[in-house]
Parts: sequence; structure tokens; C-alpha cells
Amino acid sequence: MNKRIEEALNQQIIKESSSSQFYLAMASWAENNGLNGTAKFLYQHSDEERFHMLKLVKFINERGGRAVIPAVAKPAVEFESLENIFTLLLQHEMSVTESINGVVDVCLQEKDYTTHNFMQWYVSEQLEEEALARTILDKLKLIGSDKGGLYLFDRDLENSSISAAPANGGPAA
Ligand code: OFO
Repeated sequence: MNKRIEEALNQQIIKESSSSQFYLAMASWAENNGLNGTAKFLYQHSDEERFHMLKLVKFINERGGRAVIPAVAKPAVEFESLENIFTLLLQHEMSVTESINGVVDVCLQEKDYTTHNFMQWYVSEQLEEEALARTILDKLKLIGSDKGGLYLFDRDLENSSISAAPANGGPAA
């Protein structure tokens, strides 16, 4: 496997792994704060990120490269509010999108059209994830500090009336 491509994909593994940990920390915070619907949503999201990481690990290894499993960095323990969580989540997704675009760029420079094709799955996944995070954040901004509204929001997430369509081959978000 082309070394630059291998390095770029391994860097992406770090990103997906940190996304999974980050959302796991958010899920745990939500669970401890009585927000069970949000916790369920974020636990699922964390699983989905792990799946994104695994998909890269397998792709690299199947193509003769060597996937490197990164150390786990400790994410935040405390979050200010639901709005704070989803603001951070959107910012994080935007940085992941940038990094995916960087990998796609390396694929084009190295004329690796197979990996370029593989990465298109991530490109559309990022579109969905950013759109979902924006929708959720818009709802939270409307709700503001209204406790009844926040209760209903959390219940909606529990019943998954706010959720992304499952990406091809991936678990439901
Ligand atoms: Fe892996 O899609 Fe979010 O980060």
C-alpha cells in the first residue's frame, strides 16, 4: 500500500477512535444527568464511530498495509448543557469532515482511485452527520432553557424520532 495513503488512513483511524470516545463521554454524562434519551442516542453514535474506525482498520490490512490502533485519550468528563454537547459534537464533526477531505485529497494526489472510491462512503456519512447535528442544535436553540421542552426533546431522542438514516452498511445513528 502507498505509504502516504497508509499514513493518512491511520490518521483517520485516530479521528474516528477519538470521536467514539468523545461521544461515549457525552453519553455517560447524559446518563448521569437523567437524560436517558440523549444518552441512548450518544451511545449509539459512539458505536457508529467505532464501526467507522473498524472499517478503516480492515481496509488498510486487506490492502497490504498495517493499521495502527491508537492509544485512548481521556475525553472531558463534565459538560455544561445539552446545547453545549451538541455544539461540541457539531464542531467535532466539522473537523472530521475536514480530515476526510484531506484523505480524499491525498488519494487524488497519489492517483489511488480505489481508496478514493472507498472514502466516498465517509464523505456522504459526514454530510449526514453534520446535517443531523445542525438539526438537533436548531431544536435545542428553540427550546432554550424551557425544562418541559428539554424533557420532550430527550424523550424524542429516546424514541428516535430525531435520528439519521442508517448509512450503508453501518448501524443506525
Ligand atoms: Fe465517523 O463520522 Fe462522525 O466523526
